[in-house]
Amino acid sequence: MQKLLVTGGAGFIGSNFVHYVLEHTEDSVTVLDKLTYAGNLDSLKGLPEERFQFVQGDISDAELVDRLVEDCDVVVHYAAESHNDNSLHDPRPFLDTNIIGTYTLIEAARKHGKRFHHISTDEVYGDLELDDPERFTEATPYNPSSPYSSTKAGSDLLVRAWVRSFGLQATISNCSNNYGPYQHVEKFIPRQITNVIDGIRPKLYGKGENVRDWIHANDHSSAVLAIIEKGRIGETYLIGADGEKNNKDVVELILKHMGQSHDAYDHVVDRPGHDLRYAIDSSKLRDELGWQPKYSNFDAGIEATIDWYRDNESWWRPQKAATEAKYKEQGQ
Ligand code: NAD
Ligand code: TDX
Repeated sequence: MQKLLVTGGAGFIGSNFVHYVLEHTEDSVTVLDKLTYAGNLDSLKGLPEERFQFVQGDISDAELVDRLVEDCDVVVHYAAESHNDNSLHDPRPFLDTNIIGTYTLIEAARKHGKRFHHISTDEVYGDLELDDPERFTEATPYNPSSPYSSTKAGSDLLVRAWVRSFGLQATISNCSNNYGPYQHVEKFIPRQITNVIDGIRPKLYGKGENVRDWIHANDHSSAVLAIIEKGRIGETYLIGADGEKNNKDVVELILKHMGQSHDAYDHVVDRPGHDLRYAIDSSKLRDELGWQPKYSNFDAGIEATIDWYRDNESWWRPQKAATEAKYKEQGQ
């Protein structure tokens, strides 16, 4: 039984992790979340009160962070500014949260000698050609493209330096694109599902040939738990479920499951610097820690996700109009 401090636990992947931990372990959880536009307390409804508490605050608030880190056994750090498109229009919050916020947390974990797990992304490795037979491994050199991915890369390097210079008891994981419930409607899959619900045609950036390596958020959670329990200190583990799909195929799948014609979507202006392809080789995680993904049927996973957005309109509706208005300004 451990006390976990989960930063960013009111966001998409953090909230899925909190539900997963409280369901599958005896651990207790404190969430520290600033509740930015991306945080939603409704994602944390119905959790057992005796094992869960919520603290609203900023991971860059050194005094608050010091107190909360002292009081836990393990810090699991999800909090971030996470959306590439936002980072292209206003990079500053990405530096504040992803760099300074991570720095604040690792300083507290170092001071109190606490176990730290840093959540990161495959985007730190840049992108691959469509026909490249290689996939990302833990040895791939860092080559981030966007303000978002460069600040995530910077945060990874801070954690690595704190391990080497100060003996921080940390592990890092870099995961591919997640899908599932509680994902903000600014992101690709929920945006298109909720567009179709609203009678708006899905929007594909550029030609739609860009490839993402999709994993269900619950598989990400089980991998993070395995790393916290069995991972070697100082190591990085790549998390992926062999889910490569191009964006056009994903939109067509959503349209099929929602009873629309396969070509009922629009091409819109491409994202500047748009990474072409991500692909993860997760052999190290599988071989060393015995982890396996459970949600490997993407078709069924998308169907369940569509059902979730249909059944939980009150969760996403308040964000929808403002999100689409912002995209419209950008021609997307
Ligand atoms: P999200 O944007 O849905 O959630 C981020 C959460 O962090 C929100 O609840 C927000 O309120 C909180 N937050 C932001 N700034 C904060 C601050 N300064 N202090 C405290 N809380 C703050 O993001 P997500 O998609 O759930 O991503 C979570 C983590 O996983 C990020 O670190 C991201 O880089 C990483 N990741 C995401 C994906 C993906 O597909 N979404 C893939 C790999 C890795
Ligand atoms: O309307 C859209 N149309 C479209 O074609 C949107 C919102 C996106 N796209 C494309 C861009 C990407 O190729 O879909 C793909 C996925 O886009 P996003 O959901 O914005 O994700 P991505 O940029 O790939 O980054 C995500 O995965 C890695 C997360 O947002 C990051 O936090 C994570 O690190």
